[in-house]
Amino acid sequence: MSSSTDSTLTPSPTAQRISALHDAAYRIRRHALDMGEVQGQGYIGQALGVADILAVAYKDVLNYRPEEPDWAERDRFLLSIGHYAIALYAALAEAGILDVEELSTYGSDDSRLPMSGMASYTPGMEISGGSLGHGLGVAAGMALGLRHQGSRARVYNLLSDGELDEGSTWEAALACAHHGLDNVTALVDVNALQADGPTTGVLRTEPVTDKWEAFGWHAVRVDGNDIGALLTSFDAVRAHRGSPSVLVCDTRIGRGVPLLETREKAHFMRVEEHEWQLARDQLAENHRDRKESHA
Ligand SMILES: Cc1ncc(C[n+]2csc(CCOP(=O)(O)OP(=O)(O)O)c2C)c(N)n1
Ligand SMILES: [Mg+2]
Repeated sequence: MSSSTDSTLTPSPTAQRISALHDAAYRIRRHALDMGEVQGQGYIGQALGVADILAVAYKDVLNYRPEEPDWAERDRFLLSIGHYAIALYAALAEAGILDVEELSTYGSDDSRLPMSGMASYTPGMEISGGSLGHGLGVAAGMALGLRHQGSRARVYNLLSDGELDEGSTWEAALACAHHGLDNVTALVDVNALQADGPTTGVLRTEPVTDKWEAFGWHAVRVDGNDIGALLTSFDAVRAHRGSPSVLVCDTRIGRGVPLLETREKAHFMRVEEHEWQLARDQLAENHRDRKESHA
């Protein structure tokens, strides 16, 4: 075998990085299924949908110390969508901030992992986010404070397409642009769904990217289930200076588990007892296929 053939067989650093992130995203999805099974229902589809974004954020982008969640120089990750807490708990376990064993307490009495995210309960949960539309305003205040302190820490806010219905989100968007907060990155999970049905029917928000740009943001639209594309997009927004950035991430609810990708009632899913193992099997198979197609 020639040396040139050898080198084509050795995965590039980027391919290795992507492969490790696929594994991380798989574990986040798997944790979410295991937690969902404790309650038999929940916001499982959203967790499966944003797992790739969370894997890239927590394994490649964010600066933090797992053993010191309140480290002053940490990047802040604000989850304004409290109902997505199941997804963040799974990511915090993957990040080493929570123990995997604790995940099984999800939603139980006296657990540190309530069904809706609460900052005072959970290490690594920066804000309580049940009332939608407030995350970006908090991000603006935090980012101003950090800049005032001369900190290099960045503020990320994961928000949903449903939160684009909230005037407070756009007020905060104006403020971030006005103050030139290039230490803010908004991550919008565009799963095209809200509690009452498809976003197009509830309140049309497209063209989303144009709206952010009109508000003075550096906006990048990306397939939120494509880890390679997410990596490139996160790199691009980190390098951007002078204005806040937004990654508009198109995701698929239930991603990675075909059985759940096609569920009618996707906002709050009921999964029958016999379906959990099937869901885990489908996830494992999907993960193998995904890795093979990127090998
Ligand atoms: C201010 C506010 N209004 C309404 C609600 C009720 N609510 C909870 S989740 C949700 C859906 C919001 O859309 P999105 O987050 O995109 O839903 P998903 O993609 O998770 O289905 C609504 C309206 C709330 N939590 N806060
Ligand atoms: Mg949505």
